[in-house]
Amino acid sequence: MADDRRRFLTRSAAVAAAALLSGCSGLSEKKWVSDALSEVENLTRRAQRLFAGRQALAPEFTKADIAPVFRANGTLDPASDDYRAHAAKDFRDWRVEVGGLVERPLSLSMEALRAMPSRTQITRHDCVEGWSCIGEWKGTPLRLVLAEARPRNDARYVAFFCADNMAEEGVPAQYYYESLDLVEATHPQTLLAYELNGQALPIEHGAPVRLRAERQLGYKMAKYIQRIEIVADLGSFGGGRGGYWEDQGYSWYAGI
Ligand SMILES: Nc1nc2c(c(=O)[nH]1)N[C@H]1C(S)=C(S)[C@@H](COP(=O)(O)O)O[C@H]1N2
Ligand SMILES: [Mo]
Repeated sequence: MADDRRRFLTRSAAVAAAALLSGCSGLSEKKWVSDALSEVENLTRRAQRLFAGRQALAPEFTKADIAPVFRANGTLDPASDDYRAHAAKDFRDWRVEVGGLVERPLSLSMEALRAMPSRTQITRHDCVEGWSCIGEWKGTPLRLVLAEARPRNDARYVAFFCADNMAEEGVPAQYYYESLDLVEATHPQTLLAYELNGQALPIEHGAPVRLRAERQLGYKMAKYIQRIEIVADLGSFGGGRGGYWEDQGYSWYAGI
């Protein structure tokens, strides 16, 4: 590796950190910037897996630590007629489709999700915009859903497709989406969460069901999940970088 390139990579760790703090807006238009960032990203991922262990738990807190008001961010109320109609019926007919590289595709009602074993955890949410909030989440461990769907041998990632359109009016719809690798997806604290602080998940926090991946930054935690797809690579859907914000230049691996 050329010297200036190495220097750039050292510096780009700081650039990446600064960019991450600057909030949910575009960060790298230039290909060489995102290539360098993804080298840093790979180092971060390897370092975290090495030191933290693949199944290490994110810290959990006590009821006394719960924030009086959990801040909401990004989409707060999806505007589509379809979502509105589901909300009007308290999401009784909402379904989470699970498909892609699985032996057994699923179509899960909220009732079915709630009937599965659940996990409750009090964790801290860290948004790249520079705020954190502690809240209590209850939901179905994603690995139980995956176990029912039986991923095939070529499965590598789990992608989450959401009900909120991020595009301005008059341009083609661009729905929020995210993805995790199988290590993160099968982590014991990775949940399809349907409750926050003992209440049904409010609309602003992703009703009726959203992802919690407690070792990752906030933007990974897709709200308003309608479809889960098991895939072999990230290039074949959305903008090709594995997530809505990743397509704008954020790092795909958002470990904290
Ligand atoms: N579908 C969807 N999921 C989303 C977002 C969004 O805009 N749409 N924003 C992300 C970001 S940047 C953060 S910090 C968290 C915010 O979750 P909260 O509103 O429950 O605090 O949701 C993430 N998941
Ligand atoms: Mo965020």
